[in-house]
Amino acid sequence: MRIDIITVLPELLESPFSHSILKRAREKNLLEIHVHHLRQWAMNEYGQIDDYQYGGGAGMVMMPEPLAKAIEHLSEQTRYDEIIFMTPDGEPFSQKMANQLSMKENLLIICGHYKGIDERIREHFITREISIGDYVLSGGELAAAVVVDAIGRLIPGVLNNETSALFDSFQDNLLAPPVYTRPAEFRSWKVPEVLLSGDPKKVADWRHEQSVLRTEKRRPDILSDL
Ligand code: 6GU
Repeated sequence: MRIDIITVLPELLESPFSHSILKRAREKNLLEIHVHHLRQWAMNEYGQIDDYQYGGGAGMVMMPEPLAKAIEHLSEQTRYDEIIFMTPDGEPFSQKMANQLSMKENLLIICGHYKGIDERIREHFITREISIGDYVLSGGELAAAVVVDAIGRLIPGVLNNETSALFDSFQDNLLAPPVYTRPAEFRSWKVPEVLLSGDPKKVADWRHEQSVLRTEKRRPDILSDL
């Protein structure tokens, strides 16, 4: 998969993809990430990319021309399956959406700043708008990092048996069960007996039961009729 990201703060997007699973995915060439500075397509020598909003009001709006030029320039080199705008009024991001997007070949992600981007860009270029939750971030970069991380680890071949996504929380509308490691007793707190039993069927049943209990208690809203 190839992901291009357009931003005015490329520094914010360096570290998140350079560690752990995403780092490995890039090294294995399963994931290619290219971050582009919107200033390359600025209006003038001052690097202008935003302006006051029509109708008045506080906050600058990202101008249509730099964004249109950036999107058109990148689209000449890559045929994007989706052109995504990160925005708090977008569709709520979910594991289901991450699963869907992980099967695409090429994604272009636009990070907004200030008061947002000129509506005409949203109307004429953007194919999908995503929010990562009901709160407002200063810009789309951290949200884009969240989305790329969630998608990247689902690309076939990125996770191995050990890190498999099959048992992740939300993957089957259930939260993940509790996990334990050595020692079997720590400060007199014991690991549940069943996990030491060596009986895979019993362990699997216990984990499923714990998942259901945990979901009922913490997130009854996601509990499906599995
Ligand atoms: Cl995608 N962008 C911004 N700026 N704030 C957000 C968000 C996105 N998702 C939740 N809050």
